[in-house]
Amino acid sequence: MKTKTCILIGAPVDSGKRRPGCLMGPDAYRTAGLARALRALGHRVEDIGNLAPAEHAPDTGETHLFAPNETIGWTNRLIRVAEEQMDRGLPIFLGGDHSLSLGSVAGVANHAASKGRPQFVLWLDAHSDFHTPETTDSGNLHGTPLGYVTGRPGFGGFPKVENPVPQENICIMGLRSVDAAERKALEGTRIRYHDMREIDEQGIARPLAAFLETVAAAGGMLHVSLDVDFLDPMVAPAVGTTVPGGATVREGHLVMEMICDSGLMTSLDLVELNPFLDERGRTAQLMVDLAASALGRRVFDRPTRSYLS
Ligand code: 4U7
Ligand code: MN
Ligand code: MN
Ligand code: MN
Repeated sequence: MKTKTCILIGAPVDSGKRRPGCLMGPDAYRTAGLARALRALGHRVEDIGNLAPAEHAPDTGETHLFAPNETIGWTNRLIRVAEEQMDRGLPIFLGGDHSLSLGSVAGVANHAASKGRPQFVLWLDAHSDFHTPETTDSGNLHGTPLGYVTGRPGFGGFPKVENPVPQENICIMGLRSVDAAERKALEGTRIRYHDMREIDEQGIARPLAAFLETVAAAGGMLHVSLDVDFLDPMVAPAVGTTVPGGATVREGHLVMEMICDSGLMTSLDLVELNPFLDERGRTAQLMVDLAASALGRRVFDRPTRSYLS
């Protein structure tokens, strides 16, 4: 694949839910050898270290939301950093919980708009993360990033979403835990979503190929957001929100290899890794291996994808 400048951005966001530990994620990816793996593929890799949230009001705990102000601080910081780093290469946001994607996605969408190109998002997750602060029962904001970046109302206090991602530019894969309020909201949208049943029946390659074709036809930029819980907890135990019945190692790699072949990915989130819950680093290692697949690691140079169309 084309040589890229990969920019590793540590985003130790831990404010998106109650159970702590995702703040250790960026260093776990470093320890598992992410930079080394990408350099071995011929890419330039720059690690800009760990970010901190922008200045924010203290969280006083008087709403149903967990740590909204800290998450607002992170969102402000990440929007700016995403806009800046998109000009320099392919940012890889090392989470941190999924609330970091309020900022990463809003920021890359601003960049795409400044280039006059449409932004697309591939969301690999057991959950739809389509809540708003008004619909979430748990109060955990890591369940809200797709609600935010599509411009749903109810995000008072958060930065205004300058360039909402159009619903039809979003594809969610891996679903097996969708709250009633999310389902109701999702069903009225043009978002593409594929649950595990559909993936079991049809395979994961078909709907992914269809989405990638749409992105290519539109000349779009593609942000990929990989939540650890997309994967089955048997192979990826280091996550607070395990849901059985997830993607296999093989499905994970296939998705990443197809993304690579498409040449479309312009930014990537690796989120929800909680190293405190890991077993001898195996989840961190798997996430690193998946990122490497998305950036060119493969067994043979000739992709076998003719069966798709
Ligand atoms: B993640 C949940 F209730 N929907 O809102 C919620 F099931 O980023 C889970 O995908 C959210 O891990 C999971 O708390 C957020 C719950
Ligand atoms: Mn704080
Ligand atoms: Mn998620
Ligand atoms: Mn999830």
